Amino acid sequence: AQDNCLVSNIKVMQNFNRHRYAGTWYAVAKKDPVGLFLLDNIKANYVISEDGVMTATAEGRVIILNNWELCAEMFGTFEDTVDPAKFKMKYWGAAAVLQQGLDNHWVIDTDYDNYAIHYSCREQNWDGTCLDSYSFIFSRDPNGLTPESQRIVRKKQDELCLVGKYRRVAQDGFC
Ligand code: ODT
Repeated sequence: AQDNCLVSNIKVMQNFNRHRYAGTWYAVAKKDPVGLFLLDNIKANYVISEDGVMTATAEGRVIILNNWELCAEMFGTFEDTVDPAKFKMKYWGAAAVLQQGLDNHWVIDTDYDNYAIHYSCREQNWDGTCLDSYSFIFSRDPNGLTPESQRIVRKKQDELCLVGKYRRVAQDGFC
């Protein structure tokens, strides 16, 4: 793992190109935050407007109000920061009962054509490590990642100090 797991030491994608990142990504694995929301059948679609502004929609199975299962339709707008791979994501749901908030949205690594690793720390500990994070492993192919992509992902999960914290995300057509 990375020496000290400080959020400030986390390396993100160099020279991130949002135009190449645009389009549909399927979640194949996820590290859940406190207050888990999206369960499975999660996909995200990023759109870059003519003036370069990034927005996204996401869909996934959720359970709300204890036992009401549905496919959440979510919307997000992204605010740029000094680092091209680090964004602030404002998000909300098509229905008021869904989650909303403002999260960090970091692209840790991607080859644009096969895999992407997303990371968000919501709250840090006093020592600068992350108290509450979530992370998506995305694939262009809903059926999963190639062995080569899996190797890269595994290495990056180690750098994020999140090895063993991910679960598989099903893509079985529920949403
Ligand atoms: O599922 C959880 O437990 C936490 C995640 C909640 C945020 C979902 C909001 C998505 C808003 C639309 C944006 C799409 C981009 C998605 C990329 C990664 C997931 C945040």
